[in-house]
Formats: sequence, structure tokens, C-alpha cells
Amino acid sequence: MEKFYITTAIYYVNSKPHIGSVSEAIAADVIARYKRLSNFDVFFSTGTDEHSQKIEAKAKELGIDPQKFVDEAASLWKTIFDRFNISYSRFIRTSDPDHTEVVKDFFVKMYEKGDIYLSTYEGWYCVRDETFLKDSELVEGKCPHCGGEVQRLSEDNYFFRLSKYRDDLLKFYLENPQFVEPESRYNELLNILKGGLQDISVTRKSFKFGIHVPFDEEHTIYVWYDALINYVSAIGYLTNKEMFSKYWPADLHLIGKDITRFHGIVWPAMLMSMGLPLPKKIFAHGFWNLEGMKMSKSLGNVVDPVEFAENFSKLSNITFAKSVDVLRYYLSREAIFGLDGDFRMESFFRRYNSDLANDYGNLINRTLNMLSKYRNLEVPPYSVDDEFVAFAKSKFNQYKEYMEKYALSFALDRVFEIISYLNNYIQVKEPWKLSKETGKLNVVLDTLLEGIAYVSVLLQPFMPNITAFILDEFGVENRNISEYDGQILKKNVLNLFEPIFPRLEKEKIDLDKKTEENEDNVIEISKVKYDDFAKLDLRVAKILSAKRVKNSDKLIELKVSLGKEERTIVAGIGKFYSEEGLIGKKIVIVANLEERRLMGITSQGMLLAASTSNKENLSLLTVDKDIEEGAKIS
Ligand code: ME8
Repeated sequence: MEKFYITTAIYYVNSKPHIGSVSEAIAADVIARYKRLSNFDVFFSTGTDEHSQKIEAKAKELGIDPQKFVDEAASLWKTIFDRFNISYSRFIRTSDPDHTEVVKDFFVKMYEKGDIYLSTYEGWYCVRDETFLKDSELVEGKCPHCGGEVQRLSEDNYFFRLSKYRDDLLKFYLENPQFVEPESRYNELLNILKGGLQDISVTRKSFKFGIHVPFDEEHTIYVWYDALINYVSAIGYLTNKEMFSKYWPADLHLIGKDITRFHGIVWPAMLMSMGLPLPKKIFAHGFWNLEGMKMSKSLGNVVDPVEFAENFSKLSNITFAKSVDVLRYYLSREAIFGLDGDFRMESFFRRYNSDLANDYGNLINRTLNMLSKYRNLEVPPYSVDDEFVAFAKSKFNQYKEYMEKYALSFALDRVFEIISYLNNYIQVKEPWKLSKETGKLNVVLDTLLEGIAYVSVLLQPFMPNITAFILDEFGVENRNISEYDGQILKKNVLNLFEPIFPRLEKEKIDLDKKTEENEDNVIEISKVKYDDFAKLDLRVAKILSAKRVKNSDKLIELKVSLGKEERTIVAGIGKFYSEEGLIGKKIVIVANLEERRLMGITSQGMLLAASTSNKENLSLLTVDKDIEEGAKIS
């Protein structure tokens, strides 16, 4: 089986994930799923970049120990990636011990080779971008890239002899014009190489949080030197040689357009210095803007993907997991991958209503309703229209070609051409006029059913939850992505189900308005005396482990810490949380409830959670600051 190693950038944890960072992980996930379903042995790595000056500063601002801060922040990122169905093979953290060892190993080897040397750095540093800058690079005294404040540095630093690799890199670029894509990014880097390279500083003295130089502890290794190495430590560079030699070199480093220089020049030079092969491709995607404006925290217009998916789930009455799929679809379809995209509410709702509710969803509803009306939901004998088969084959070839080029939106266009074909097929064949022509009606119904099953196979990488539901309902066993070659639907009788994408009325399409309406929606509860309330012992508890209870899809057995003691709690949250995603969360529990036995396990307390009115989603109560476990809630 051919291997495919894909990576995303690793994310700074000083702020929460936003739609831009999550969009990168989603794109990588779409590609990873596509490759897996195309029979590749895929390793997909993503994770967090934790040793930066801005993260140390953020922890200080919050009065928390930096390590503790990154532990909690990384766990939040991981939970969010889990909720977005990012099917990573490894979630690497730069504070992981195996990674730390690899960074030291690189540093020592490159030093021994003479590629790292001690000198003095005189210049500027942009903390926001974690980048060293020369006098000539500043624009009006600020960072030329992000416009942020810069610090003057004058300190002993270790330097990497980047200049030594300039000629080899230039030669490599000229021989491999597809090493960096899109072409515009390749050209930018080629021009930098043509202009010559200078050695770069790879340690800091005035900053402590990070990996220290093994033979000179006063120096902290520069965050970018540390971070780039994650791509080899994630696959066991020192700890699992067999895995490393299987997956390295990476087939695809997926990154944003702002960090191409580090990936396209510094990283390959480090690999050359270590005598390791270079990655096969670096693909730089564009940036997401919001309603035509750059997303930035200072402008207050950063889209929180979890909040967005939660709001959309409430509004459209679909589960959170399905709402995530809709967002994944939108992000994949709306922008040409590689160029900037514009996240607009209007286009989001248009894509939902028109592509999903109308074209895909309605095709499914109409087909199942006809199957119910004319065939009592029994699937006719296999009799797919040859013309459709030929059409599906030609569209698959285009879909595949685009997926291989990471042109995700174009690949989706091809799938929706098949969907349009099927909708049009209903109009042309007018099945309602064929009730007396059994054979002809069978062909129409079977073509529609097989067509829906096939497009759902092709849509799996983009909407894994929704398509899994449809493919289960249709009894599709072989879900591999391949050319359509007949009968994939294996059930004899199907079921009717509620529309997967309930259409949204125009006036409802205003998330803000909906939030206000919800606030008006006061829930009445009877009043309790203060003394009665005070009898409840509510505590903050940290989840240490989580395990699904055998033979139950709802129950999860949690081990929680209350500081001085540990408890077992059995909770009915299995449909809403993954086991991994729960670990490390600080939740609220009722600590003085009578013990209860559930499925043979004694539950020593109850956790608190809020659920949506339709019971399709649930959220655990957590504390929003770092409160020690066991703390009393009053
Ligand atoms: O740069 N739209 O981390 P980061 C699309 N730790 N993508 C965006 C985006 C937007 N609006 N904003 C950011 C770092 N990104 C380093 C990487 S890798 C060895 C170290 C993308 O958290 C950005 O381009 O600032 C990058 O690929 C990723 O999010 C992480 O950005």
C-alpha cells in the first residue's frame, strides 16, 4: 500500500482556534480522508506550537505558569479538532518529550557539523510573528508583515549557516518547479533564493520558555527552529526508526501563505544539513477574510468555529456534528484552495439552502418518497441507466484529478454536477408518468438511488458525518473512492427519514437575531430556598480518564480528580463527546449525591451539563479560569 504523509502547520496556542486555523486543519483532513479512501496508508499530523515568546507573555499576563497554560490550551485545541472530526494520526505538541529530544539531537548534530555557530545578534524581533528583522526590513519602525511593535535585541545567539545551502536550494528549486504550490508562492521563494541568503539566529538568550541548548543551557532554541522539526518527530525520528523511514519524506506540508519562507527555505536547508530527504510538496493556502475584511482580534471580527457551528446547529435544528459538516463543506467549496477566501454569512446560507438543502437534500427526499409511493420502499433490481454510468465515470475522473491537485472546490463542483444531472433526470424522465411501466420506472428509481449513494461516497472526505448516515441508510458497504462500476447499494428495503438539511427560511437567516430570540426564551423554574440550595456540594473536578461503558452508546465512565480524592462518575454524554476530548476538562459535579449503580458501575456523583431543547446536543459546564480541582462552587 502506498504511503501518504500529510502535515498541517502547528498552531500557536496563545489564542483559541479561529476559522482560519481550523480551515487549514479541515482541508488537511479532507485530503487525508480522500487518500485513505483511495487506499493509501496515511499518516496525518497536526498539533500545537508552544514555545513562543508570545505564549510565555500570555501566560504571564494571566498569572499562570507557562507550562500549565500550554497544557490547558493544547487540550482545548485538541478538543476542538476532535469536535471538527480532524482525523489526525498524531496530535503533536512541541512540549512532547520525544519532540524535545529530536530538537536537541538536530541542534547538536548541526553544531558538530559546523552548521551552527555562536555569534552576536543585533537587530529587531517581532513577537507577534516570532521573526527576526533587519533595520532595512522595518516599515515605519514596525514589523513589515503584521504591522506589530518590534523589540530591539542585542545578544549572543547561535546562528544557522543558512547561506551555505543557498546554491543547493536554488538548484533544487530550478529542478523541482512544483516543490512549492501555488506557482506564485514558488516564484516568491525562488526570487528570495536568487537574491541570496543570510545566516539566521536560532537561539534566544533573553527568553526562557522553550527547549534549551544542551551544551549551553543559557540559550533557548528559537521557536521556529523547534517547530519545524515537529514534522520529523511526529513520525518517530528518534523513537521509531521503522515508522520514520516508512513515512519520511512528507508528501505534503499544508501551510498558510504567511509562513512559506520558513517552510520553503529554512526547513529544507535544515534537512540538507541533517542529510535528510526534502518533503515532496509544500502547498500554501490563502487566508480567510470575514465579510471582505481581514480577520483580526483587534478588529473583533474573528469567527469562532465552535460558536458558529453551535449557533448554526440551533438555528437549523441539525446536530452539532452535522453542523460541523456543513461548515466543512462551505469552507471547502467557497474558496479556490490556494487563494484567499471571503467568509460571508450570505454566501454561507446560500450554499446551505441551495447546494445542500435544495440540490443534494431534496434529491434524497424526492427519491425516497417516490420509492415509498411506487415501490413500498423496496429497492428495484439493479438496472442503472448506462448514460448515467458514463456521465458518473467522466465526472469521477475530473473529481480525482482535482483532488490530486488539492483543488478541493473544483472537485466538489464535479460532484454537484452529478447531483444536478440526477435532479434533471427526474424532470426529464417524469417517473410519476411511468407507474404502469415497471421496467422503465425501475431504471429511473435505481439510477437515482445508486446515484445518491455514489455521490455520497465521493462527498465523504468533506462531510464525514452526514455521508456516513446516508451510506448506512442506503446500506453501502464498499465506501472506497473509485470509479463507479455498478451496484454499490446493498439493501433491499430502505427507510424514510427526516430531511437531512431542513431548508432555512429567509427571515430566520440571521444568527444574531436568533441569539436574541433565545435570550427572550426564559425557562421557568420553581424557586428553592437558599438553605436548600446550600445543601448541594458543587465542585470543580478535573477529568483524568474517560472510557465508554461496554454495550452502551450513551454512557461514559469518567475518573475525576477533586484534588484530594478521585471519583468515578458514569455520565450519559457518549453521543456528544469523544473519550479523548474529555480528558483534562475541568467540569462541575454534584459531589454529595447518593451513589448510584449504572450498568454495573457505581457512580459517585453527577456532572452538570446543558442540553439543547431537541436533546440533539449537549455541553458540559466548565469553569472559565484556571481554578484548582476540588474548588467549591457557591
Ligand atoms: O504560524 N486564514 O502558527 P499560527 C487561513 N506556529 N489560514 C490562517 C489564517 C486565516 N485567516 N490565519 C492563520 C504559526 N492561518 C506557526 C507555524 S509550523 C512549523 C509553525 C494559518 O497559529 C497560518 O497560515 O500563527 C498557519 O498555516 C496556521 O494557520 C497556523 O498559524
